[in-house]
Amino acid sequence: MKDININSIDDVIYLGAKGRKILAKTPYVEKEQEKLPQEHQETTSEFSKEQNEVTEEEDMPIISTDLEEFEIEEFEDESIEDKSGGALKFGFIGIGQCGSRIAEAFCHLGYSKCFIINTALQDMDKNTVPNKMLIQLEGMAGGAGKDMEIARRTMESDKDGIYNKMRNLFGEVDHIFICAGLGGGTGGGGVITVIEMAKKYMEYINVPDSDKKVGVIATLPTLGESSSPLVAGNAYEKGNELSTLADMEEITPFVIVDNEKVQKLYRKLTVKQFFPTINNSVAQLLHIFNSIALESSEYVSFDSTDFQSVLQVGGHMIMGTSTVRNFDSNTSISEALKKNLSKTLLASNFDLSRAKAVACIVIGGDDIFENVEGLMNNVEYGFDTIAAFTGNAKVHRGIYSDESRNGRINVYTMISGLEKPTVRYEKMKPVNYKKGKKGRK
Ligand SMILES: Nc1nc2c(ncn2[C@@H]2O[C@H](COP(=O)(O)OP(=O)(O)OP(=O)(O)O)[C@@H](O)[C@H]2O)c(=O)[nH]1
Ligand SMILES: [Mg+2]
Repeated sequence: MKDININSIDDVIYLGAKGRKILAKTPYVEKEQEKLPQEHQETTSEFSKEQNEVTEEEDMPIISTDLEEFEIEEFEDESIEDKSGGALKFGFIGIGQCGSRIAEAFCHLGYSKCFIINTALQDMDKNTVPNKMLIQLEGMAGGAGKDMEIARRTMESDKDGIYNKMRNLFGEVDHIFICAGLGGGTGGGGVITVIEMAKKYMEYINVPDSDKKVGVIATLPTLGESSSPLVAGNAYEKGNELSTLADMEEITPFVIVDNEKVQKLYRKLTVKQFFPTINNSVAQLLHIFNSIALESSEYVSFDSTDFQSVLQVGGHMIMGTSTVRNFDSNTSISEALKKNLSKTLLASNFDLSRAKAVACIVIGGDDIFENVEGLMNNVEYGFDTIAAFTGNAKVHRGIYSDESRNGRINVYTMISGLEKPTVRYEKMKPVNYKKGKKGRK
């Protein structure tokens, strides 16, 4: 669209109280006056005064405006199309190397409304997310070097750029997730600025309650990495800050991916497999819920409103999945659902009895739902068990059959509204920790 400078419009039209056009000011006449000889100026001045003192009662000739010359261009939505096939449209922003890789895992599942931000060009090279933003302060080359304050200043220096990137790429979205690795500089240092911009964007697209539409996925370092007080201090500080925001329902949900827990639970993962397995699993878990929310079931449907209410309840969220083996035993499904929570890649030390919302989905082969006697009771018993140990939080249920899963049942759980896992953070806290202390080594 052409830029229109209001000062260059000579005739300013105001609408009268009854919607009548009133010519209130014509600077053009005054300008022309100056070009006339003195005697003419006076007569014309009188004339133009009269012209300008038109009241609402008089009949006005219909005038035209310069604005009519301008053609209003059709708004072209150049945002990227979501290809995830899910019920909700998510936007993903990955910050720093870890955040960018998690965002990439979502992008591979079709979540194309996605971009990554880094302070180091070399860390973006291998990432396949098509839309990338390099933000650097003058003289900065190789990233923030684990300095969260430098990273924060760098993000702040181009927050308009971050906002505009969302405007250009996201279009309509239901929820934005910001991904970051805590422990380093860029992800942890930049995450708060990006949250602020994401909320602004949600307001801009008229999504009500922007606090409820921006969530964070962040990782905690392994014990080995945390032996560096700099890494542990960064993760402790930013983790606590994000958890407080989550408890205050200023971000939702906050998903904490615990690298330490994964290392303990899955000891056989090779170095090469470690990060991709974690990143893909988190993306796949969220994706399962989003895809199911679009499917109707001949048994019990889990819909997008159920999904949204779990995502928007505030606090922290954990997700898990497991396979049920002996599904004819009446406790098998409840055991599997419980196992989901102990086996999750996400942080432990949550008080589940304080949960606010739960989603539980059972997906089994057609053959099982058709032939196994008493299965419905076992499934119900599983749902009731989850409800009991989550302090009777609202459990949104789903039971789906899937012909490709003949012979097996999988259960998926998502528990939300959990409070800050203080014990986990305290385990990581470096000796002599001081908030914001510079130059931790
Ligand atoms: N789960 C997971 N964790 C990762 C991955 N890559 C790095 N991390 C973790 O994230 C933390 C932060 O690392 P980076 O993302 O490389 O740091 P950064 O945000 O780029 O910060 P600087 O390089 O210091 O500016 C590390 O300490 C790791 O614990 C990943 O792909 N997946
Ligand atoms: Mg980096």
